[in-house]
Amino acid sequence: MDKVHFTEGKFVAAAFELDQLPSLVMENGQPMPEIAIVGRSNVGKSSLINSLFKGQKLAKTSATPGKTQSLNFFSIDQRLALVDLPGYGYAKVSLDLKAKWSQLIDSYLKSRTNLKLILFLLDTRRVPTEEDCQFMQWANHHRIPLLLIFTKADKVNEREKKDSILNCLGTFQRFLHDAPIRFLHYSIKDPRARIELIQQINSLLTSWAPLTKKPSSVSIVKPQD
Ligand SMILES: Nc1nc2c(ncn2[C@@H]2O[C@H](COP(=O)(O)OP(=O)(O)OP(=O)(O)O)[C@@H](O)[C@H]2O)c(=O)[nH]1
Ligand SMILES: [Mg+2]
Repeated sequence: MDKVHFTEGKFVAAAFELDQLPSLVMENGQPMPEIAIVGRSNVGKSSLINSLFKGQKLAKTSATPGKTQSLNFFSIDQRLALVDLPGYGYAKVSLDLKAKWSQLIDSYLKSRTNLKLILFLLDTRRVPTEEDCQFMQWANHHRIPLLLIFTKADKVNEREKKDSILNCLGTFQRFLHDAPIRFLHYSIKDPRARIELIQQINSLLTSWAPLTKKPSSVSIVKPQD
């Protein structure tokens, strides 16, 4: 696949129900490879999408959790689809709505055959929650390629960045027996982070090696170019 530069982003559709999921195709008629952005409410999913397009307001963001309430589809350079999911773990959303979202997200993730990569966002300042663990376990079980992104990295110092990795390793290692964790730190305020993320996305979409071996312990792997 040729490199995707994230030059042109377009909002395509919002899906509130499973039967509203769009089929995005490239100019040659092939389905677009899809990248889903997953994580707790308020972790910075929608902001990350906007920062990929240099601050264009493609996705709605808010300091109040629970902003994104549907699966929102964006096309990138007419080659790739990016999907902004509602966040989980937001206490103030009604139980009915929570159940509906979680069912919608679950069905989407399970049914989407062109889903090539998950960007799984964690706040650099927080330890992973039980829901984060459940999601990590689920993605690992289904062997969906995943890039862990520690968000809001501008709010911490270098030591806290290292701690975020150790916390994450400590929390996830009890169930991640067979997969390395790929990660990077991200800040919407740092243009270098945007460049690194775009490089990683391109590299993971083209050269992701299937994980066939079972190493004896979890290893943290910083993705390389
Ligand atoms: N300082 C800083 N703030 C950030 C960063 N990324 C996101 N934020 C802020 O975090 C808040 C939540 O961002 P959103 O992008 O709306 O979060 P979300 O994950 O889409 O939230 P939901 O739609 O509720 O699931 C906003 O006030 C953003 O400005 C970052 O890298 N640095
Ligand atoms: Mg959002």
